[in-house]
Amino acid sequence: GPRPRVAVVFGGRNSEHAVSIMGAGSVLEVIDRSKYEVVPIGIAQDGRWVLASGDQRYVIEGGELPSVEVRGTELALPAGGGPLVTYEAGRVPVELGQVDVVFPVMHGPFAEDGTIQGLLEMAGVRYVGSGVLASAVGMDKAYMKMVLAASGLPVGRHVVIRDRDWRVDRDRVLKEVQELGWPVFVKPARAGSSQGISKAATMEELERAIEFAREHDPKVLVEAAITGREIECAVLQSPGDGAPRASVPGEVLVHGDHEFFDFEAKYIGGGMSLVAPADIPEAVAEDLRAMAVRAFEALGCEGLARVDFFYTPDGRLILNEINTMPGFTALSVAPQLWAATGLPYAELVDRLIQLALERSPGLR
Ligand code: G1L
Repeated sequence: GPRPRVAVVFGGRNSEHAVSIMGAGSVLEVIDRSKYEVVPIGIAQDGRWVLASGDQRYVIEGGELPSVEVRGTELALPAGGGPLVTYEAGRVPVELGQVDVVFPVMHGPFAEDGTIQGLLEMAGVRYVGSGVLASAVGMDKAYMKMVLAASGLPVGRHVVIRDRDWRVDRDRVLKEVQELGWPVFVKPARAGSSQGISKAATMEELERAIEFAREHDPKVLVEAAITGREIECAVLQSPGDGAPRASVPGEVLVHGDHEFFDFEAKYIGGGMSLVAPADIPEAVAEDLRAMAVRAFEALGCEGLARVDFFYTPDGRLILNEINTMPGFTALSVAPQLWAATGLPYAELVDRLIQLALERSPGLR
């Protein structure tokens, strides 16, 4: 029969455009084109949807379609070569109805927060990865921790500061934070990728850190510092019954003077390395894998998620966060963890597409 048509949608209206384009490039490189017909679609930073394949069949009518410079197109898309065709900002891409499945490879607001998933639900189009609710909960660190804690998973002590709390109840908020002890980590509740994060060891630093985080999000999370090794695990649904399975855990080692796992350490080469499997006791690894699967199920994740832990010197595991759209180049943590578990990157990509094709649209 005909090959299922897979639209890889990348980019997006946010600061991490380039990260998404790297991920999309990796996915486009390994998708089996004898098995799938691939349609790369970029979302430009001004919100325009851009057909990157140059194949005009998937473009809806729209009169004069201006070509546009898309930042980041220096990355050679394997299927590229044709002219870029664009839509006006805000136009819903109706031709998505002609694809069998969408593989979203996007960061931040409008992307991993459930927005694109909602658009695809409304269009009745299948897509790879988590749905609206899991994506939205996973994007918001306050709700994420609430859901994980309610499922009995060990999350670190933290304080949520909403916009109004900060504007009208600042003294109470600061007092509450003080009870966490020092230092604390201050984060925007909903920003992607470590942006707006800083550490505070005094009251003055705390106020500054909160103002800094608020530049990214009016909702801020303050976490008690946790001393421990950073161990991560990737959870993937099985083919067939869809049961989530955990990869081997891996340890993230941050090099140099990166004080914590910041944006640079994550994305600028050489900042980190991964030891997989992690050198931890077998019983701890088993506990961690079981917790990772429970976290995946607590949010109702689908496809793939990465679950990050701290392993403390006194032997406790603390669940730091779950990421429904983790870094996804071949060299990113989640793909590396599955490679170490016996599933190479190309097979991981294929598995995710198969899972999306198998699942029914709408309520599941
Ligand atoms: F396969 C999933 F689960 F759908 C999926 C989709 C996208 C996993 C990870 C990502 N990652 C991203 O989109 C990225 C923005 C982090 C780029 Cl690599």
